[in-house]
Amino acid sequence: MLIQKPADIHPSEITPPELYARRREFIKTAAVLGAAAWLPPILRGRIAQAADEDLKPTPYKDITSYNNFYEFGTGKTDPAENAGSLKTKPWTVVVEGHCEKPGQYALEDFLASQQPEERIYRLRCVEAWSMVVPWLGIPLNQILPRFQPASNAKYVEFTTLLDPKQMPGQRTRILDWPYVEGLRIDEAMHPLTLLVTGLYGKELPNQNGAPLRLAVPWKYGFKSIKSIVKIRFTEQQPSTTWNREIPSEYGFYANVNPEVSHPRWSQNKERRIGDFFRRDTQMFNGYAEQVAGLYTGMDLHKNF
Ligand SMILES: Nc1nc2c(c(=O)[nH]1)N[C@H]1C(S)=C(S)[C@@H](COP(=O)(O)O)O[C@H]1N2
Ligand SMILES: [Mo]
Repeated sequence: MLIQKPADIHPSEITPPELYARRREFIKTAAVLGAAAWLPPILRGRIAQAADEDLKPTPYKDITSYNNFYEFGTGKTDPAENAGSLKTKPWTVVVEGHCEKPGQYALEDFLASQQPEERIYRLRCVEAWSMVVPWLGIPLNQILPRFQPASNAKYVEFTTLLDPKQMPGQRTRILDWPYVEGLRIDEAMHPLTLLVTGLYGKELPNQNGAPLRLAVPWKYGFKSIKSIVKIRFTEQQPSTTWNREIPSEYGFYANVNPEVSHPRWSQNKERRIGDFFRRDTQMFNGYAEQVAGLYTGMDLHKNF
C-alpha cells in the first residue's frame, strides 16, 4: 500500500465533506444494489432510495418545530412556541482565556464578514432520534486562529446567553444556567466543526439557536450548544452542563457510538424524524473516516 505524506496530496484530491459524503452514499447504494441484483426491480428501487435517503434533508418544518432548547422549555414544541422572546440583534461574543486577542466582538466583527457555506449534516440526539440538517455556517477553524490561541489553550469552552427575562426556562432550576459546552482544541479546529448562522439557506430561527450555534456532527446533539455569547480558551477540560448534571450518563466527549449504551437505553438504533422504522446508528454518526483519528489510542468506553 502506498502511503502519502500530506505534502504529496494534491489539493484536488481533498474532497469537501459533503461531496465526500455524497460519494460515499453513492458507493453504498451501488454496493447495496449489487447485492440486491436478484430482487424484483420495484424492491431494488426501494433499496436504492433507502441508501440515498441517509442524507436527505429533514423537512424545514420538522427541524424548526421539534427542538431541544431547555432555556425555552423541556417539551419538543416549547422552543418554537417560546423563543420569540429572544432578542438576537445586536449580539456580542466575548472571547477570553489563553489567547493574544481577547475582547468583546459585535457578531459581525466576530464573523469578520465571512460567507457562510452550506453543510448537510446528520444530527443524532442522545435520545435516539436524528435529523438531517442543511446548515449554513463557517468552519470554526476559519475563525478561532484570529484570536491567536496560546500554546496552553488545550480546550475551548462555549457559553449560552444567560438572561431569564428573555429565556423563560432559566427562571426554573431544570439545569444549572447558563448552558456550557466544551471541545478539545483539535476537535474545535477539525474542518467538520461548524459555527452555524443559518439553515435551509435562511437566517437561523431562534429555536435552533440564533444567532450563533455549534454543529459538531460526530457528537450527540447536546454538544452543539446554541445562542453562544462567550468563547474561552482553557488549559483544563471545561465542566459542561449535562456532564455536571448526570456524569454517569453524559460524558465530556459524547461521540456518537452504537457500541456504548447510555446507562438507561441502547444507542445502537435511532429513529430519523419522519421515518417509521428505526435505523442503525453509525460509529461517529457516519463521520468515522474523518474523525476517528482524533481518538487514536483512547478507550471510548471510558471516555464516553
Ligand atoms: N443552550 C442550549 N443548547 C442546546 C440545548 C439546550 O437545551 N440549550 N440542547 C441540545 C440538544 S440536547 C440537542 S439534541 C440540540 C438540538 O438542536 P436542534 O433543536 O436545532 O435540533 O441542541 C443542543 N444545544
Ligand atoms: Mo439532544
